[in-house]
Amino acid sequence: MTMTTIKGVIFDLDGVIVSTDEFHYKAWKKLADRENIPFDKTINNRLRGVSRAESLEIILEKAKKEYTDSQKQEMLEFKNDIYKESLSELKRYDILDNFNELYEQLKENNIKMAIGSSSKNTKRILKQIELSDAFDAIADGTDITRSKPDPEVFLIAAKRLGLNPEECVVIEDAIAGIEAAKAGQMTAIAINDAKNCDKADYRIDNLLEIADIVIGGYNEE
Ligand code: B16
Ligand code: MG
Repeated sequence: MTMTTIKGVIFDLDGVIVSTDEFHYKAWKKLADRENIPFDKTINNRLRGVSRAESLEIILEKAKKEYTDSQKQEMLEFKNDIYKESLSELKRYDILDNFNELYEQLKENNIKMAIGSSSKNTKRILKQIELSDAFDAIADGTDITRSKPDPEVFLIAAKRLGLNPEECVVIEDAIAGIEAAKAGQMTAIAINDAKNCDKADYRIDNLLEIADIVIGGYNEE
């Protein structure tokens, strides 16, 4: 039995700190309806943590025709324009329940904090919710070549925190995100849809539970 000291928390963004996952769903739904492609919340769950381009490929699995690269490009822009429009409505009070309290508790205990998001809109979102300067490091869709379940985004976040992966926990709402955290040798905490992933080390319903896991320390087999 070894004791692991956690020194950093890496937060996924969409679906963990803010419900932009709903905006993604609505924007993809508009595109799918325009193209007469079946799309529902079950398919949407497969898009969590996955890059924009890979998300489109998943949606097109149900399409009845082939699309050219330039048509796909147009679809990506169509979706992102709708998504960005909804982001302009985001406000500080859209931060999800208990994040602010958790943030204060982690700060008081000198736990470093980072964002590890696949989104290329990360900085825009953080600005809207007034958290641009809140994190010690940010790694996002503009930094990576491989999207979750590849650990790249979390490894970059850990490096920018100056920590080893083993010293970090990741909090994720995406199955792909939990797989990425484990592939990167980190502790993985699952919330919402990610609780369905059998690789998660912890499953929580409330963000404040992260404080117990991290500050209390924990034993690992
Ligand atoms: P964008 P996360 C991910 O963010 C979303 O979960 C995923 O649905 C989205 O396709 C991806 O970001 C890319 O987002 O189109 O804004 O670049 O969950 O990793 O914070
Ligand atoms: Mg997410």
